[in-house]
Amino acid sequence: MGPQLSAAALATLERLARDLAVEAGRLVIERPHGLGVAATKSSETDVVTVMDQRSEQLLRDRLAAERPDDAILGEEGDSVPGTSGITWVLDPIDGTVNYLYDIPQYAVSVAACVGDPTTPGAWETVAGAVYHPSLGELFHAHRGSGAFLRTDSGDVEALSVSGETALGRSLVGTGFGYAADVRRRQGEIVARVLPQVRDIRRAGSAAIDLCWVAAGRLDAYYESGLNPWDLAAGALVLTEAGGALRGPGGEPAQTRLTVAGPQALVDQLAPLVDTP
Ligand code: LIP
Repeated sequence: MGPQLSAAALATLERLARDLAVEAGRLVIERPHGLGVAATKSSETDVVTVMDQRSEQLLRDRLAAERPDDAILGEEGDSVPGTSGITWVLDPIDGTVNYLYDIPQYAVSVAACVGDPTTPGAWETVAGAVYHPSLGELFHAHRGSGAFLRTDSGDVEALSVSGETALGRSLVGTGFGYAADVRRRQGEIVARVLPQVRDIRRAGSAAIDLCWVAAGRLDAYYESGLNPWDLAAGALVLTEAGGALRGPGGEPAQTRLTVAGPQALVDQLAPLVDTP
């Protein structure tokens, strides 16, 4: 799928994703006092703040200067076409509701992808980074490189998903959508999952959840309703850490459903959460 990319080209894309995620992360951590809602999207609770907009503008400006032939798909702005076969998929603040409430659990997610990120199964992330500014943690990978966690103090560790094989002993992350009827259905599913797992964590950012599965801080994760920008970079970090991803009916992970973790847990969790 997409242009032939050498290991050196992939490393260059990853380096840029890392630099951009950290740069935008350092911008948004300076949260303005009295931050409010700048706009709403799919529902009254699906909010945008001015910092989501500023972070995305920074990412777009940098990419226009560094990679003018690449396309851009960002959460807060119009798509930009490209000619290179590379599309940058941007989430300027993943975990916006946490950010609005000053809960330090949000991240900047930057991914370089090939194919069409708006069509399930027709795209692939080749390099990506997720920066958690409050913890100073940068999760990153490129295709074939393995996945890594780099801290602001310069420590670097290779990541691998947990070795847990029993769903009943598993700590599982999940999330809920912005529409009440979607949440009603998600509530029914979580009620079904709860008796079958160790416990559930709802931390509020899919990008961080996927990276925490890659780091073994969660054993598995599932969510329905994610957009490409919520999962693009985290998905690569997870698979490069030895994890598996699955969508509805065994299809690729996508908006309708994303299940992530070691293969053994994905095989047990997917049938529980994959409902029509
Ligand atoms: C968020 C996701 C989270 C989900 C939220 C929301 P946003 O993305 O990361 O997993 O549960 O409903 O979609 O809107 O903060 O970019």
